Amino acid sequence: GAAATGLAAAVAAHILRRWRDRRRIRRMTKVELHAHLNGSIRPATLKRLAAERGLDAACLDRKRTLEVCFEIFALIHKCVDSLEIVAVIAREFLEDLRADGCAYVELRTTPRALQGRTEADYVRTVCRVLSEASGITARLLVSVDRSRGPEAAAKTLAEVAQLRRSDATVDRIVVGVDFSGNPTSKHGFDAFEHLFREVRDQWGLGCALHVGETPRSDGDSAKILAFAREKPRRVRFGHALAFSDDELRGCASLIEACPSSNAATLDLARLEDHPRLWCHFHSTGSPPLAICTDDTGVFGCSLAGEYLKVWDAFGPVDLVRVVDDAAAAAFDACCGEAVRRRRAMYNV
Ligand code: 6MZ
Repeated sequence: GAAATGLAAAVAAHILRRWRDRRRIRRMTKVELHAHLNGSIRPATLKRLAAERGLDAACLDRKRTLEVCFEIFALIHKCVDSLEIVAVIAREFLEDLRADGCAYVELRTTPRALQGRTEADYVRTVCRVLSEASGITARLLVSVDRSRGPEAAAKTLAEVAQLRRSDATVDRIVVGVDFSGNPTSKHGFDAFEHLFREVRDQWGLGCALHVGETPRSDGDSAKILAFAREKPRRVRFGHALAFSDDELRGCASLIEACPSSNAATLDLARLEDHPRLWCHFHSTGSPPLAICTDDTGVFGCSLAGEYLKVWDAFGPVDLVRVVDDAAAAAFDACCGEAVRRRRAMYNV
C-alpha cells in the first residue's frame, strides 16, 4: 500500500523532472559556432531537390562514415546549384536555429561559382541573407576546402579581401575563415598556414580550424596547436578528437564539439565515450568547449537535440556555462549582447 504509493510518487516526480529539464534545455538561449551551410540543408529540401533533378540519393540511406558524409556533400552540391537555392537553405537553417533557442550563429560555407555567377557573388548573397535575419544574429566564416588545394584558397581569400573593402555588409558579416574539407585529402595545414596567418594577423579575423577529426592523427595536429598557441583567442578547433589531454592542457582555444557528427565518424556506441566531452565534464583544466551541430542535414540532428544528447550522456552539467564559454569564443563580440538580449526576453 504505502510503499507502492511512495514508489509511484517517486517515479512521477522523476518523470516530471526529466520533462522539465528537457523543456528548459530546448528553450534555453544557445550559440552555434560550427555549422556548414550546405551540410545544414533540411533533409526534406535535399530529398525534394534530388528528386527534381533525377539524382541518385542512395547514399542518404547509408551509415554516416566520414566517406559517406563526403558522398552526401557531393550530392548536396549537385542539388544546390543556384544562388537562389543557397539563399533558401540559409534562410531555412536560420529559422530552425531560432526555433531551437539560438541567439547567435557563425555559419560557414565554401564559396562556389554557380550558373555564371562568381564566388564573390556567392559570398555577397550569403552575407545579405545573414544580415537580414531577424530574431537571431548571424555571422559568416568563409570556408577553405583543403581538398581544392592552396592556390584555390588563395584566390578565394583574395576575392573576399577585395569584397570586404568594397561591400560594407560583407565587411560586417564575415568574421573569420574556416579550414575544412575531407581530412583524408592530400593537402595538409602547412600548405595553407601562410593564408591563415594573413587572416589572423593582417585581417584581424578568427581562424576556425578542423583538426584531428579522425582518431588517426593527420599530421596536422602539432602544427595547428602551435599556430593556436601564438594567439589562442583568435583560433578555435573543430572537433580536435585526436588530441591527447596533455597536448591540450592550458590551451585557451575553444573546441567546437559536434556530438552526433563525432559519434558517427568515430563510430561511438555511446556519447559517454566521446573523448573531448568526457574530459570536459570529468576532468579539470581541459579547454572550453562549445556544443555544435556540424551538418544537421547529414546527421539528422538539431541544435537543441545536441544539447539534450549531452545532457542525457553527462548530465546534470552546467549547460549555461557551456553557452557562456561559446559566447566568449565567438569571433564577433556582439555575440555577448545577442545572448543577453535573448535571455532577458525569454528569461532562459
Ligand atoms: C570536414 C566538413 C565536414 O561549405 O558547401 N564539411 N569538412 N569535416 C566535416 N565533418 C563531417 N562537414 C562539412 O558545406 C559543406 C562542406 O563543408 C565541409 C566540407 O568541405 C563540405 O563539402 P559548404 O556550405
